[in-house]
Amino acid sequence: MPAPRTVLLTGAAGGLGTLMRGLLPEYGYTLRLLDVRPVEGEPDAITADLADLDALREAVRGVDAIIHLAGISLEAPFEKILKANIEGTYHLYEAAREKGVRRIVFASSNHAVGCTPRPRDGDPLIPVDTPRRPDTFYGLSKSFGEDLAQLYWDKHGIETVSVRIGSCFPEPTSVRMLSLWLSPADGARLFHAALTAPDVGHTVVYGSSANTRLWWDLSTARALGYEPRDDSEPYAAQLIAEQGELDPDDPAHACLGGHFVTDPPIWPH
Ligand code: NAI
Ligand code: 15L
Repeated sequence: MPAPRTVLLTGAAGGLGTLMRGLLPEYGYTLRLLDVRPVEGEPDAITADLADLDALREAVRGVDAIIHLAGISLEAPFEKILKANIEGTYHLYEAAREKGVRRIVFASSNHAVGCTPRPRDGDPLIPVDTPRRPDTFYGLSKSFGEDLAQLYWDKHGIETVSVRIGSCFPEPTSVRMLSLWLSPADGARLFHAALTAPDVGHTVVYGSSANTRLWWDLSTARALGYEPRDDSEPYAAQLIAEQGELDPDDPAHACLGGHFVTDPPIWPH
């Protein structure tokens, strides 16, 4: 596959979309932006809902690849998750199939496997082929997205890299995030690798920096050419002093998904 130049970025108004539209042009991409909300400072961005298949057909026309970030990014009632994340992602894949887009990078989440016990004291890192154990309807929708990606590869030859993102924010803000953190710069490195690696079929990777306290195995991401450069460890001493170490007997700290397992944050809209 020739290196993609024009990339549709869905969810461009969101936190990760804002970080990536700042960083990805440095890799030579021309981004076409889409969100259900206006994208600040980007008058050419497409304002469209993932429910609108016609708008998506138009949005994907002529792009080389898609980075799919749009959707509900926290827990919500099932009906809302169904519409935005499950039907919405299906609509995007259908539009891609109809218009001949060959590569999608799907923002999956650690919450697709959130009920997996986190490794402790010398346990092996969690592999990508660990059974999916969603911790929320939100995580369930990411598990669906990974299966949808597999279906569209097997049936229609559309390649996807499903990135089970840990926590991509400018800095880690909790002790759990010391294990999950994906620095924005490493996020851009990972998306670039996912867009350009040859012959990915459907590949699932975890999306984190090279954190000292990492819980999962980055080898499938590294096989794409991803070389993380950041580590959350410089933030560890202060966060642990403020919040304490993760309590192994607290159910909110026992699994990869952390507090999403016990008390998930709710989508605000
Ligand atoms: P966010 O909530 O800040 O951004 C999501 C964007 O999607 C918003 O701008 C929203 O307007 C848009 N959106 C929601 N429903 C839509 C619809 N029906 N049609 C079109 N646009 C719609 O979330 P964030 O943090 O930027 O995450 C981006 C993606 O990455 C999400 O899919 C999220 O699940 C995933 N992810 C993010 C992680 C992170 O650490 N930021 C961790 C794991 C996964
Ligand atoms: C996610 O999937 C969310 O979209 C993001 O906002 C963070 O909460 C992240 O997981 C996390 O687990 O920290």
